[in-house]
Amino acid sequence: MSIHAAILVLAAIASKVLEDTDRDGSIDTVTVFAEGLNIPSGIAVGHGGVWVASSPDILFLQDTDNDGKADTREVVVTGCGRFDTHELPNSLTWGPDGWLYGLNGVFNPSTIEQKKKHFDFSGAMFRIHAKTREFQIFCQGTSNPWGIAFDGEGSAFISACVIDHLWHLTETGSYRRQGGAYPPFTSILESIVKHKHQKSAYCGIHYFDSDAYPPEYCRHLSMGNIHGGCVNVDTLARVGSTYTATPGPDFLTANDAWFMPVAQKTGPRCARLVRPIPLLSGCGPRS
Ligand SMILES: [Ca+2]
Ligand SMILES: [Ca+2]
Repeated sequence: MSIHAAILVLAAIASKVLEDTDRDGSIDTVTVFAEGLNIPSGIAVGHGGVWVASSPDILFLQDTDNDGKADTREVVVTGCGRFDTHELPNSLTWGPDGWLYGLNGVFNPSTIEQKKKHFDFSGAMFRIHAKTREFQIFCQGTSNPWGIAFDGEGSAFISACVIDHLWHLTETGSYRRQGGAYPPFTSILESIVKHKHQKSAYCGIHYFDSDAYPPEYCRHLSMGNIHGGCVNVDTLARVGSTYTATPGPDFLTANDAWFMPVAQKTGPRCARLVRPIPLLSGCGPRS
């Protein structure tokens, strides 16, 4: 089984492979790829294995005997915080430069030691080089960011909660924070929106540039609105070296308060995949 031909999902303590072996469009096989994880909160496939955020670790798992189950487990970096379970390291996403990017929330302080370098951070975008394993802080700030999308120009966008929901992040930037201290001598960078959608908790962002959908659905950013039960849409426009974004019609709205979209991907045949899950923690509909 090739993990590239299946869908990897994260459950509470495990990562699972969902397969459509007879290609009828429905999942018919579920294999537990790895167990014993700690609230796995990010996942990416690449370089012959699966990268998983399982705080305090970022792991690299491989299935060397092709039985569909991981049999090697490397701790790539360790020291990610476990103070706030809904601000854990998340959204592992490959960047256009080949680095693996991820996010961490402002109320989840982390300390990583690597190659005689010391990283103390909370709200931040970090990245890891897939071959050298080098860890870097790409930029800092925002709130509880979940979801990274790169547009056709390679610019990075993230969705965040409570404060403004959409941010264009650049290397070394220091962005407005929901909480916590700024580095000294910092010029604070702001979000790229002046509007809000319904409610304030966002999770998962996607830049869909396929022509499989009509033009009005393409080359926009769509964000899961987990309290609004919908997927919001914003449209980008260039402003100098950054962007501004304006709201568009929602991509979808559910009739169930437990519909909480946390991740979006472009799937086979350019289908848009939206993963809703019921959240029972601080971001659930009863919070
Ligand atoms: Ca099937
Ligand atoms: Ca195996």
